[in-house]
Amino acid sequence: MASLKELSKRTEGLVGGHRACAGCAASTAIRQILLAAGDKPTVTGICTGCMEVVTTIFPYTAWNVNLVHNAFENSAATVSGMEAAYRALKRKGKIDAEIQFIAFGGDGGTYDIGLQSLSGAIERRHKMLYVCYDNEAYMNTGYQRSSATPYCAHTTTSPAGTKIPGKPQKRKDLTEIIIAHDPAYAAQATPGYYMDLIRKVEKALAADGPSFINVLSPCVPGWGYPLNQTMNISKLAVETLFWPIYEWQDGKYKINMKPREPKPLVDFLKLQARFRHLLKPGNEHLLEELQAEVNRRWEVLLRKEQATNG
Ligand SMILES: Cc1ncc(C[n+]2csc(CCOP(=O)(O)OP(=O)(O)O)c2C)c(N)n1
Repeated sequence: MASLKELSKRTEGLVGGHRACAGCAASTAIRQILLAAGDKPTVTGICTGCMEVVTTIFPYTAWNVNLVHNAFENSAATVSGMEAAYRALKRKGKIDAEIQFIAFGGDGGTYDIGLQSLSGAIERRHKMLYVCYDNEAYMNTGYQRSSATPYCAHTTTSPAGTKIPGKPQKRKDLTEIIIAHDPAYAAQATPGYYMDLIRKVEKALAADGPSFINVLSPCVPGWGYPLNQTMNISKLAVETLFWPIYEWQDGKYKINMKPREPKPLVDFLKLQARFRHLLKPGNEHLLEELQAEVNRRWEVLLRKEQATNG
């Protein structure tokens, strides 16, 4: 695995001058991911979403690697098509470079509208990495809820008030949906644990087939926290068991960080305006429900790890 020193000497794949918000975790994650990809030729695609909008304002680009802009729904389809064309050219002897392929999408473009193209790309077994930067809502269009938005989060289309306590439904577990496709590699990560993310990207790109990394990416305006808290919140998501970082390969689960004493979920929630209503008197039962759900999912994950490594 590349050391920090080695990484610092590599050519940046995402450079300065883009217009992401101060404190944006997704732009940090993409930068880390492209550094991890190394200096091998890399072809990327990204669907409509914050990261595409802020990095490719015509006539500029912040991408130092080849990038195709896709519609909202087809990052996986486009990049898998390029990978197929590359394999054909290689077979015909017209190209001999070793090229790696990475598709990016936000949670709206991945959990929701691009799910079919991602599912198809994995089923066809293209050798490509798909990264979902999951900021848990449709952020660039005005903070609307997505199927990645957690239960009780306030968004502009699930406003917390007297009618609903924020989003009334639970979050979709996309990582497990992808694992059910039997990919070559799948993982959850967050830029707060950056060396873990880097190691996962290296593993995913080395895997012989489709790979997937779901990266929790805190969003300053959408989640409503002070912009110097991004990495702290990324870590708290893991330390409170809200976002376990784990990986899956060859049928085996591995949890990469098991807090000895998990912090209470409220430590993660209380820093964010989207959960502020949960701290008001009368909403204790919602906090309990959220904590119980996090505990339940953690127990299931622990059992999966035990069952597949026994
Ligand atoms: C088929 C289609 N529907 C809706 C839109 C409008 N649209 C563009 S980006 C976006 C939300 C993207 O959300 P997400 O993928 O979560 O990325 P984020 O903005 O949070 O980075 C929407 C609704 C579109 N471009 N195409």
